[in-house]
Amino acid sequence: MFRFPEKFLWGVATSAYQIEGAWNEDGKGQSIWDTFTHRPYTIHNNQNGDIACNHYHQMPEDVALMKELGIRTYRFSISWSRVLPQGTGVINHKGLDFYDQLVDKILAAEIIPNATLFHWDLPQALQDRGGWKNRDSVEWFAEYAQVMFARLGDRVPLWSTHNEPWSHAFQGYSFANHAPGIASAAVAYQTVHHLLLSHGKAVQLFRQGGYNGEIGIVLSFRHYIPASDSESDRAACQRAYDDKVSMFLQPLFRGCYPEHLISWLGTQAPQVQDGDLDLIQQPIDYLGVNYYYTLSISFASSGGLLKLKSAPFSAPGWGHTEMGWGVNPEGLKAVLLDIQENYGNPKMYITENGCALQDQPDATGFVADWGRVNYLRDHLRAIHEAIQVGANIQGYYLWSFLDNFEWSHGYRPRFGIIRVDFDTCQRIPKQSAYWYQQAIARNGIE
Ligand code: GBH
Repeated sequence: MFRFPEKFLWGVATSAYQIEGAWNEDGKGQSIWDTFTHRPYTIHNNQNGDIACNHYHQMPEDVALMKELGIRTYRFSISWSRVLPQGTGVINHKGLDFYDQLVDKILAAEIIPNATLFHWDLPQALQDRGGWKNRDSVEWFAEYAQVMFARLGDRVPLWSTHNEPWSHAFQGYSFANHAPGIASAAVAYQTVHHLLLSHGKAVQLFRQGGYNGEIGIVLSFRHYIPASDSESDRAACQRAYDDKVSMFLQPLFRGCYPEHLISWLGTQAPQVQDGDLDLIQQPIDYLGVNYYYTLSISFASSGGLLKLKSAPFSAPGWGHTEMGWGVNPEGLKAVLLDIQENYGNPKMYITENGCALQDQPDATGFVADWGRVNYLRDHLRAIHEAIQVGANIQGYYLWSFLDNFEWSHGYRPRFGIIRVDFDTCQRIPKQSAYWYQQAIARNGIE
Protein backbone atom coordinates (compact mmCIF):
# COMPACT_ATOMS: atom_id res chain seq x y z
CA MET A 1 0.00 0.00 0.00
CA PHE A 2 1.34 3.45 -0.99
CA ARG A 3 -0.15 5.89 1.51
CA PHE A 4 -0.39 9.59 0.71
CA PRO A 5 0.18 12.49 3.12
CA GLU A 6 -2.77 13.07 5.41
CA LYS A 7 -3.93 16.32 3.80
CA PHE A 8 -3.38 15.16 0.22
CA LEU A 9 -6.11 16.59 -2.01
CA TRP A 10 -7.72 14.06 -4.33
CA GLY A 11 -9.52 15.83 -7.12
CA VAL A 12 -11.03 15.80 -10.56
CA ALA A 13 -10.80 18.44 -13.30
CA THR A 14 -12.90 19.75 -16.18
CA SER A 15 -13.11 22.95 -18.24
CA ALA A 16 -16.06 25.15 -19.16
CA TYR A 17 -16.19 24.79 -22.93
CA GLN A 18 -15.56 21.06 -22.77
CA ILE A 19 -18.55 20.27 -20.53
CA GLU A 20 -21.03 23.13 -20.10
CA GLY A 21 -22.93 23.40 -23.38
CA ALA A 22 -25.62 26.15 -23.24
CA TRP A 23 -23.39 28.09 -25.60
CA ASN A 24 -25.92 30.84 -26.25
CA GLU A 25 -28.21 30.67 -23.22
CA ASP A 26 -28.98 33.11 -20.41
CA GLY A 27 -27.13 35.98 -22.02
CA LYS A 28 -23.80 34.25 -22.65
CA GLY A 29 -21.66 35.97 -25.29
CA GLN A 30 -19.92 34.06 -28.05
CA SER A 31 -16.40 32.77 -27.43
CA ILE A 32 -13.65 32.02 -29.95
CA TRP A 33 -14.41 28.32 -29.48
CA ASP A 34 -18.03 28.85 -30.53
CA THR A 35 -16.78 30.61 -33.64
CA PHE A 36 -14.08 28.05 -34.37
CA THR A 37 -16.22 24.94 -33.96
CA HIS A 38 -19.07 26.38 -36.02
CA ARG A 39 -16.70 26.71 -38.97
CA PRO A 40 -17.20 23.62 -41.20
CA TYR A 41 -14.41 21.01 -41.44
CA THR A 42 -12.56 22.38 -38.43
CA ILE A 43 -13.35 19.74 -35.82
CA HIS A 44 -13.50 15.95 -36.11
CA ASN A 45 -16.97 15.10 -37.52
CA ASN A 46 -17.91 18.80 -37.40
CA GLN A 47 -18.64 18.44 -33.69
CA ASN A 48 -18.88 21.36 -31.27
CA GLY A 49 -19.52 22.24 -27.64
CA ASP A 50 -23.04 23.64 -28.13
CA ILE A 51 -24.45 20.98 -25.79
CA ALA A 52 -21.33 19.08 -24.70
CA CYS A 53 -22.14 17.28 -21.40
CA ASN A 54 -25.03 19.67 -20.73
CA HIS A 55 -23.32 20.42 -17.43
CA TYR A 56 -24.82 23.93 -17.35
CA HIS A 57 -28.20 22.24 -16.78
CA GLN A 58 -27.05 19.10 -14.95
CA MET A 59 -24.62 20.77 -12.55
CA PRO A 60 -26.37 19.70 -9.29
CA GLU A 61 -26.36 16.06 -10.44
CA ASP A 62 -22.67 16.29 -11.33
CA VAL A 63 -21.71 17.70 -7.96
CA ALA A 64 -23.77 14.97 -6.26
CA LEU A 65 -21.81 12.36 -8.23
CA MET A 66 -18.53 13.90 -7.10
CA LYS A 67 -19.69 13.76 -3.54
CA GLU A 68 -20.62 10.11 -3.91
CA LEU A 69 -17.10 9.34 -5.13
CA GLY A 70 -15.57 11.17 -2.18
CA ILE A 71 -13.83 13.77 -4.35
CA ARG A 72 -12.08 16.31 -2.10
CA THR A 73 -11.41 19.08 -4.62
CA TYR A 74 -12.88 20.06 -7.98
CA ARG A 75 -11.01 22.05 -10.61
CA PHE A 76 -13.32 23.77 -13.13
CA SER A 77 -12.95 26.81 -15.37
CA ILE A 78 -15.10 29.87 -15.80
CA SER A 79 -16.44 30.87 -19.19
CA TRP A 80 -15.37 34.51 -19.54
CA SER A 81 -18.06 35.31 -22.12
CA ARG A 82 -20.78 33.87 -19.88
CA VAL A 83 -19.86 36.47 -17.26
CA LEU A 84 -18.81 39.34 -19.53
CA PRO A 85 -20.49 38.73 -22.91
CA GLN A 86 -18.39 41.44 -24.57
CA GLY A 87 -15.28 40.50 -22.63
CA THR A 88 -15.26 43.79 -20.72
CA GLY A 89 -17.96 46.19 -19.55
CA VAL A 90 -21.46 44.93 -18.93
CA ILE A 91 -21.79 41.95 -16.58
CA ASN A 92 -24.25 39.15 -17.36
CA HIS A 93 -25.67 38.44 -13.92
CA LYS A 94 -27.23 35.13 -14.91
CA GLY A 95 -23.82 33.90 -15.98
CA LEU A 96 -22.20 35.04 -12.78
CA ASP A 97 -25.01 33.41 -10.77
CA PHE A 98 -24.25 30.06 -12.38
CA TYR A 99 -20.72 30.04 -10.95
CA ASP A 100 -21.98 31.36 -7.65
CA GLN A 101 -24.39 28.43 -7.38
CA LEU A 102 -21.76 25.97 -8.58
CA VAL A 103 -19.39 27.11 -5.83
CA ASP A 104 -22.12 26.91 -3.18
CA LYS A 105 -23.07 23.40 -4.30
CA ILE A 106 -19.44 22.29 -4.26
CA LEU A 107 -18.88 23.70 -0.79
CA ALA A 108 -22.10 22.15 0.50
CA ALA A 109 -20.75 18.79 -0.72
CA GLU A 110 -17.59 19.47 1.32
CA ILE A 111 -15.51 19.72 -1.84
CA ILE A 112 -12.85 22.43 -2.25
CA PRO A 113 -13.34 24.50 -5.41
CA ASN A 114 -10.33 25.35 -7.60
CA ALA A 115 -11.40 27.93 -10.21
CA THR A 116 -9.43 28.48 -13.41
CA LEU A 117 -10.01 31.88 -14.97
CA PHE A 118 -8.91 31.07 -18.50
CA HIS A 119 -9.11 27.69 -20.18
CA TRP A 120 -8.89 29.00 -23.78
CA ASP A 121 -12.43 30.30 -24.46
CA LEU A 122 -11.72 34.00 -25.04
CA PRO A 123 -14.80 36.15 -25.71
CA GLN A 124 -15.12 36.61 -29.47
CA ALA A 125 -15.62 40.35 -28.93
CA LEU A 126 -12.06 40.52 -27.59
CA GLN A 127 -10.70 38.45 -30.46
CA ASP A 128 -12.29 41.04 -32.73
CA ARG A 129 -10.06 43.57 -30.95
CA GLY A 130 -6.95 41.49 -31.67
CA GLY A 131 -7.19 38.88 -28.92
CA TRP A 132 -4.04 38.03 -26.96
CA LYS A 133 -1.91 39.57 -29.68
CA ASN A 134 -3.09 42.96 -28.43
CA ARG A 135 -1.27 44.12 -25.30
CA ASP A 136 -4.57 45.56 -24.02
CA SER A 137 -5.53 41.94 -23.36
CA VAL A 138 -3.65 42.28 -20.06
CA GLU A 139 -6.15 44.94 -18.92
CA TRP A 140 -9.15 42.99 -20.23
CA PHE A 141 -8.08 39.96 -18.24
CA ALA A 142 -7.48 42.09 -15.15
CA GLU A 143 -11.02 43.44 -15.32
CA TYR A 144 -12.47 39.95 -15.67
CA ALA A 145 -10.31 38.58 -12.85
CA GLN A 146 -11.49 41.42 -10.57
CA VAL A 147 -15.13 40.58 -11.29
CA MET A 148 -14.55 36.94 -10.38
CA PHE A 149 -12.47 37.64 -7.27
CA ALA A 150 -15.09 40.12 -6.04
CA ARG A 151 -17.91 37.63 -6.47
CA LEU A 152 -16.27 34.34 -5.45
CA GLY A 153 -13.16 35.39 -3.54
CA ASP A 154 -14.94 34.96 -0.20
CA ARG A 155 -15.54 31.25 -0.90
CA VAL A 156 -13.03 29.96 -3.46
CA PRO A 157 -9.74 29.09 -1.71
CA LEU A 158 -7.85 27.95 -4.83
CA TRP A 159 -7.48 29.96 -8.05
CA SER A 160 -5.61 29.32 -11.27
CA THR A 161 -5.05 32.20 -13.68
CA HIS A 162 -4.30 30.36 -16.93
CA ASN A 163 -4.49 26.79 -18.10
CA GLU A 164 -1.56 25.73 -20.30
CA PRO A 165 -0.57 29.03 -21.87
CA TRP A 166 1.79 27.10 -24.17
CA SER A 167 -1.09 25.11 -25.69
CA HIS A 168 -3.30 28.15 -26.14
CA ALA A 169 -0.56 30.28 -27.66
CA PHE A 170 0.86 27.68 -30.03
CA GLN A 171 -2.16 25.61 -30.95
CA GLY A 172 -4.31 28.74 -31.22
CA TYR A 173 -1.88 31.21 -32.78
CA SER A 174 0.71 29.10 -34.60
CA PHE A 175 -0.40 25.55 -35.47
CA ALA A 176 -3.96 26.84 -35.87
CA ASN A 177 -5.55 23.54 -34.79
CA HIS A 178 -7.26 25.38 -31.89
CA ALA A 179 -9.25 28.62 -31.75
CA PRO A 180 -8.70 31.31 -32.90
CA GLY A 181 -6.92 29.36 -35.67
CA ILE A 182 -4.21 31.87 -36.55
CA ALA A 183 -0.92 30.64 -38.04
CA SER A 184 2.01 32.81 -37.02
CA ALA A 185 4.87 31.71 -34.77
CA ALA A 186 5.82 35.32 -33.96
CA VAL A 187 2.29 36.06 -32.76
CA ALA A 188 2.36 32.89 -30.65
CA TYR A 189 5.45 34.06 -28.74
CA GLN A 190 3.94 37.50 -28.23
CA THR A 191 0.79 35.76 -26.99
CA VAL A 192 2.85 33.83 -24.46
CA HIS A 193 4.19 37.11 -23.14
CA HIS A 194 0.74 38.70 -22.85
CA LEU A 195 -0.69 35.60 -21.17
CA LEU A 196 2.13 35.67 -18.62
CA LEU A 197 1.77 39.41 -18.08
CA SER A 198 -1.97 39.07 -17.51
CA HIS A 199 -1.26 36.26 -15.07
CA GLY A 200 1.08 38.53 -13.09
CA LYS A 201 -1.47 41.32 -13.13
CA ALA A 202 -4.21 39.02 -11.80
CA VAL A 203 -1.94 37.74 -9.03
CA GLN A 204 -1.17 41.33 -8.07
CA LEU A 205 -4.88 42.19 -7.91
CA PHE A 206 -5.58 39.09 -5.86
CA ARG A 207 -2.95 40.18 -3.31
CA GLN A 208 -4.19 43.76 -3.25
CA GLY A 209 -7.74 42.54 -2.65
CA GLY A 210 -6.56 40.68 0.44
CA TYR A 211 -8.29 37.43 -0.52
CA ASN A 212 -7.56 34.46 1.64
CA GLY A 213 -6.90 31.75 -0.89
CA GLU A 214 -4.00 30.50 -2.96
CA ILE A 215 -3.40 31.58 -6.54
CA GLY A 216 -1.20 29.89 -9.13
CA ILE A 217 -0.84 29.07 -12.81
CA VAL A 218 -1.28 25.75 -14.61
CA LEU A 219 1.41 24.79 -17.12
CA SER A 220 1.65 22.04 -19.69
CA PHE A 221 4.53 19.70 -18.92
CA ARG A 222 5.90 16.85 -20.92
CA HIS A 223 9.02 14.89 -20.18
CA TYR A 224 11.61 15.15 -22.96
CA ILE A 225 14.27 12.57 -23.61
CA PRO A 226 16.92 12.68 -26.35
CA ALA A 227 16.28 10.13 -29.11
CA SER A 228 19.87 8.89 -28.62
CA ASP A 229 22.96 9.77 -26.65
CA SER A 230 24.40 11.78 -29.54
CA GLU A 231 25.35 15.38 -28.92
CA SER A 232 22.89 16.54 -31.55
CA ASP A 233 19.94 14.70 -29.98
CA ARG A 234 20.85 15.98 -26.55
CA ALA A 235 20.99 19.54 -27.91
CA ALA A 236 17.60 19.04 -29.56
CA CYS A 237 16.18 17.82 -26.27
CA GLN A 238 17.50 20.87 -24.44
CA ARG A 239 16.00 23.12 -27.09
CA ALA A 240 12.58 21.45 -26.72
CA TYR A 241 12.78 21.82 -22.94
CA ASP A 242 13.70 25.52 -23.23
CA ASP A 243 10.92 26.19 -25.67
CA LYS A 244 8.15 24.47 -23.73
CA VAL A 245 9.28 24.55 -20.09
CA SER A 246 11.98 27.18 -19.42
CA MET A 247 9.99 29.63 -21.53
CA PHE A 248 7.47 29.67 -18.67
CA LEU A 249 9.33 28.62 -15.53
CA GLN A 250 12.17 31.10 -15.97
CA PRO A 251 10.04 34.25 -16.25
CA LEU A 252 7.71 33.00 -13.49
CA PHE A 253 10.42 31.95 -11.04
CA ARG A 254 13.55 33.84 -12.11
CA GLY A 255 12.27 36.94 -13.86
CA CYS A 256 13.88 36.28 -17.26
CA TYR A 257 13.24 34.47 -20.51
CA PRO A 258 15.79 31.76 -21.39
CA GLU A 259 18.67 33.49 -23.16
CA HIS A 260 19.39 30.70 -25.64
CA LEU A 261 15.83 30.59 -26.72
CA ILE A 262 15.53 34.33 -27.21
CA SER A 263 18.61 34.43 -29.43
CA TRP A 264 17.40 31.37 -31.36
CA LEU A 265 14.04 33.10 -31.92
CA GLY A 266 15.57 36.31 -33.29
CA THR A 267 12.79 38.47 -34.71
CA GLN A 268 10.14 36.05 -33.44
CA ALA A 269 11.07 36.73 -29.82
CA PRO A 270 8.37 38.52 -27.83
CA GLN A 271 8.55 42.28 -27.33
CA VAL A 272 9.10 42.96 -23.67
CA GLN A 273 8.75 46.32 -21.94
CA ASP A 274 10.46 47.60 -18.80
CA GLY A 275 8.85 46.21 -15.69
CA ASP A 276 7.10 43.33 -17.49
CA LEU A 277 9.26 40.64 -15.99
CA ASP A 278 8.79 42.03 -12.48
CA LEU A 279 5.04 41.74 -12.94
CA ILE A 280 5.30 38.18 -14.27
CA GLN A 281 7.56 37.18 -11.41
CA GLN A 282 4.97 37.93 -8.69
CA PRO A 283 5.32 35.10 -6.18
CA ILE A 284 2.64 32.44 -6.72
CA ASP A 285 1.22 30.15 -4.05
CA TYR A 286 1.45 27.01 -6.13
CA LEU A 287 2.41 25.68 -9.53
CA GLY A 288 -0.15 23.58 -11.41
CA VAL A 289 1.43 20.68 -13.27
CA ASN A 290 -0.40 19.08 -16.19
CA TYR A 291 1.36 15.93 -17.35
CA TYR A 292 0.24 13.34 -19.87
CA TYR A 293 3.18 11.95 -21.84
CA THR A 294 6.87 11.76 -22.71
CA LEU A 295 8.47 12.66 -26.05
CA SER A 296 11.69 11.48 -27.59
CA ILE A 297 13.45 14.39 -29.31
CA SER A 298 15.89 14.77 -32.19
CA PHE A 299 16.76 17.31 -34.90
CA ALA A 300 15.60 16.86 -38.46
CA SER A 301 16.45 19.16 -41.32
CA SER A 302 13.58 20.19 -43.51
CA GLY A 303 14.05 22.53 -46.44
CA GLY A 304 17.49 23.50 -45.19
CA LEU A 305 16.12 24.44 -41.75
CA LEU A 306 16.88 22.62 -38.55
CA LYS A 307 13.61 21.55 -36.94
CA LEU A 308 12.76 19.68 -33.81
CA LYS A 309 11.34 16.25 -34.34
CA SER A 310 9.42 14.53 -31.57
CA ALA A 311 8.12 10.98 -31.27
CA PRO A 312 5.89 9.51 -28.55
CA PHE A 313 7.82 7.48 -26.02
CA SER A 314 6.29 4.61 -24.05
CA ALA A 315 7.96 2.81 -21.18
CA PRO A 316 8.38 -0.95 -21.77
CA GLY A 317 5.08 -2.78 -21.50
CA TRP A 318 2.89 0.24 -22.19
CA GLY A 319 1.14 0.90 -25.47
CA HIS A 320 -0.32 4.20 -26.64
CA THR A 321 -3.49 5.94 -25.56
CA GLU A 322 -6.37 6.83 -27.86
CA MET A 323 -4.62 10.19 -28.45
CA GLY A 324 -1.56 8.37 -29.83
CA TRP A 325 0.38 9.52 -26.77
CA GLY A 326 3.02 7.28 -25.21
CA VAL A 327 2.69 6.20 -21.59
CA ASN A 328 5.61 6.81 -19.23
CA PRO A 329 4.80 7.27 -15.53
CA GLU A 330 8.51 7.80 -14.75
CA GLY A 331 8.31 10.91 -16.93
CA LEU A 332 5.94 12.50 -14.44
CA LYS A 333 8.35 11.80 -11.61
CA ALA A 334 11.20 13.31 -13.65
CA VAL A 335 9.16 16.46 -14.28
CA LEU A 336 8.34 16.83 -10.58
CA LEU A 337 11.93 16.30 -9.49
CA ASP A 338 13.15 18.82 -12.05
CA ILE A 339 10.81 21.47 -10.61
CA GLN A 340 11.85 20.49 -7.10
CA GLU A 341 15.56 20.75 -7.86
CA ASN A 342 15.71 23.68 -10.25
CA TYR A 343 12.84 25.95 -9.28
CA GLY A 344 12.95 25.94 -5.51
CA ASN A 345 10.49 23.13 -4.80
CA PRO A 346 7.33 25.27 -4.96
CA LYS A 347 4.05 23.90 -3.67
CA MET A 348 2.65 21.84 -6.54
CA TYR A 349 -0.67 20.36 -7.50
CA ILE A 350 -0.88 17.90 -10.36
CA THR A 351 -3.70 19.84 -12.03
CA GLU A 352 -4.24 17.31 -14.84
CA ASN A 353 -3.28 13.73 -15.59
CA GLY A 354 -5.31 11.02 -17.27
CA CYS A 355 -5.74 9.00 -20.41
CA ALA A 356 -8.07 8.62 -23.34
CA LEU A 357 -9.14 5.11 -24.22
CA GLN A 358 -11.48 3.43 -26.62
CA ASP A 359 -13.92 2.62 -23.84
CA GLN A 360 -16.26 -0.23 -24.75
CA PRO A 361 -19.44 -0.43 -22.67
CA ASP A 362 -20.82 -3.91 -22.02
CA ALA A 363 -24.46 -4.89 -22.61
CA THR A 364 -25.52 -3.06 -19.44
CA GLY A 365 -23.63 0.11 -20.41
CA PHE A 366 -20.85 -0.42 -17.88
CA VAL A 367 -17.27 0.38 -18.87
CA ALA A 368 -14.60 -1.82 -17.29
CA ASP A 369 -11.72 0.52 -18.14
CA TRP A 370 -8.85 -1.36 -16.53
CA GLY A 371 -6.37 0.28 -18.90
CA ARG A 372 -7.24 3.64 -17.37
CA VAL A 373 -6.93 2.20 -13.87
CA ASN A 374 -3.42 0.97 -14.73
CA TYR A 375 -2.46 4.36 -16.12
CA LEU A 376 -3.75 6.22 -13.07
CA ARG A 377 -2.26 3.80 -10.56
CA ASP A 378 1.23 3.97 -12.04
CA HIS A 379 1.19 7.75 -12.35
CA LEU A 380 0.05 8.03 -8.75
CA ARG A 381 2.88 5.70 -7.74
CA ALA A 382 5.30 8.02 -9.54
CA ILE A 383 3.84 10.97 -7.61
CA HIS A 384 4.15 9.01 -4.39
CA GLU A 385 7.84 8.38 -5.12
CA ALA A 386 8.40 12.08 -5.82
CA ILE A 387 6.76 12.96 -2.50
CA GLN A 388 9.00 10.43 -0.73
CA VAL A 389 12.07 12.29 -1.96
CA GLY A 390 10.71 15.62 -0.81
CA ALA A 391 8.83 17.12 -3.76
CA ASN A 392 6.18 19.47 -2.36
CA ILE A 393 3.11 17.94 -3.99
CA GLN A 394 -0.18 18.67 -2.24
CA GLY A 395 -2.82 17.23 -4.52
CA TYR A 396 -3.86 15.51 -7.73
CA TYR A 397 -6.63 16.36 -10.18
CA LEU A 398 -7.60 13.54 -12.47
CA TRP A 399 -8.48 14.56 -16.04
CA SER A 400 -11.29 14.12 -16.38
CA PHE A 401 -14.37 13.79 -14.27
CA LEU A 402 -16.58 13.34 -17.35
CA ASP A 403 -16.04 12.23 -20.93
CA ASN A 404 -16.13 15.56 -22.75
CA PHE A 405 -15.40 17.64 -25.83
CA GLU A 406 -11.73 17.00 -26.58
CA TRP A 407 -11.12 20.14 -28.65
CA SER A 408 -10.17 19.44 -32.27
CA HIS A 409 -10.73 15.71 -31.69
CA GLY A 410 -14.40 16.20 -30.85
CA TYR A 411 -16.06 13.57 -28.66
CA ARG A 412 -14.03 10.58 -29.89
CA PRO A 413 -11.30 10.39 -27.22
CA ARG A 414 -12.91 9.68 -23.87
CA PHE A 415 -10.93 10.89 -20.86
CA GLY A 416 -13.64 10.56 -18.20
CA ILE A 417 -13.97 8.28 -15.20
CA ILE A 418 -17.68 8.85 -15.75
CA ARG A 419 -19.09 7.79 -19.09
CA VAL A 420 -21.34 10.31 -20.79
CA ASP A 421 -23.83 9.13 -23.38
CA PHE A 422 -23.74 12.10 -25.73
CA ASP A 423 -27.23 11.37 -27.08
CA THR A 424 -29.01 11.33 -23.72
CA CYS A 425 -26.37 13.06 -21.55
CA GLN A 426 -26.74 10.19 -19.09
CA ARG A 427 -23.76 9.67 -16.73
CA ILE A 428 -22.49 6.21 -15.77
CA PRO A 429 -19.43 5.81 -13.51
CA LYS A 430 -16.76 3.55 -15.05
CA GLN A 431 -14.63 1.01 -13.25
CA SER A 432 -11.97 3.72 -12.84
CA ALA A 433 -14.42 5.89 -10.89
CA TYR A 434 -14.95 3.11 -8.34
CA TRP A 435 -11.21 2.47 -8.22
CA TYR A 436 -10.56 6.18 -7.58
CA GLN A 437 -13.29 6.27 -4.92
CA GLN A 438 -11.48 3.49 -3.08
CA ALA A 439 -8.09 5.18 -3.42
CA ILE A 440 -9.53 8.35 -1.90
CA ALA A 441 -11.24 6.45 0.92
CA ARG A 442 -7.97 4.69 1.81
CA ASN A 443 -5.82 7.72 1.05
CA GLY A 444 -3.57 5.41 -0.89
CA ILE A 445 -3.13 2.95 -3.72
CA GLU A 446 -1.77 -0.54 -4.07
C1 GBH B 1 -4.93 19.38 -21.61
O1 GBH B 1 -4.06 19.68 -22.65
C2 GBH B 1 -6.02 20.39 -21.57
O2 GBH B 1 -5.84 21.31 -20.52
C3 GBH B 1 -7.40 19.79 -21.52
O3 GBH B 1 -8.35 20.75 -21.84
C4 GBH B 1 -7.47 18.58 -22.42
O4 GBH B 1 -8.77 18.08 -22.54
C5 GBH B 1 -6.56 17.55 -21.85
O5 GBH B 1 -5.29 18.04 -21.64
C6 GBH B 1 -6.46 16.29 -22.70
O6 GBH B 1 -5.92 16.56 -23.94
O7 GBH B 1 -0.55 20.69 -31.40
O8 GBH B 1 0.33 18.58 -32.00
O9 GBH B 1 1.71 20.09 -30.74
C7 GBH B 1 -3.38 18.52 -23.05
C8 GBH B 1 -1.95 18.63 -23.27
C9 GBH B 1 -0.36 19.51 -24.69
C10 GBH B 1 -1.93 17.98 -25.60
C11 GBH B 1 -0.06 19.97 -26.07
C12 GBH B 1 -1.60 18.41 -27.01
C13 GBH B 1 0.13 19.54 -28.32
C14 GBH B 1 -0.27 18.83 -29.55
N1 GBH B 1 -1.70 19.03 -24.62
N2 GBH B 1 -0.26 18.91 -27.06
S1 GBH B 1 0.34 19.63 -31.01
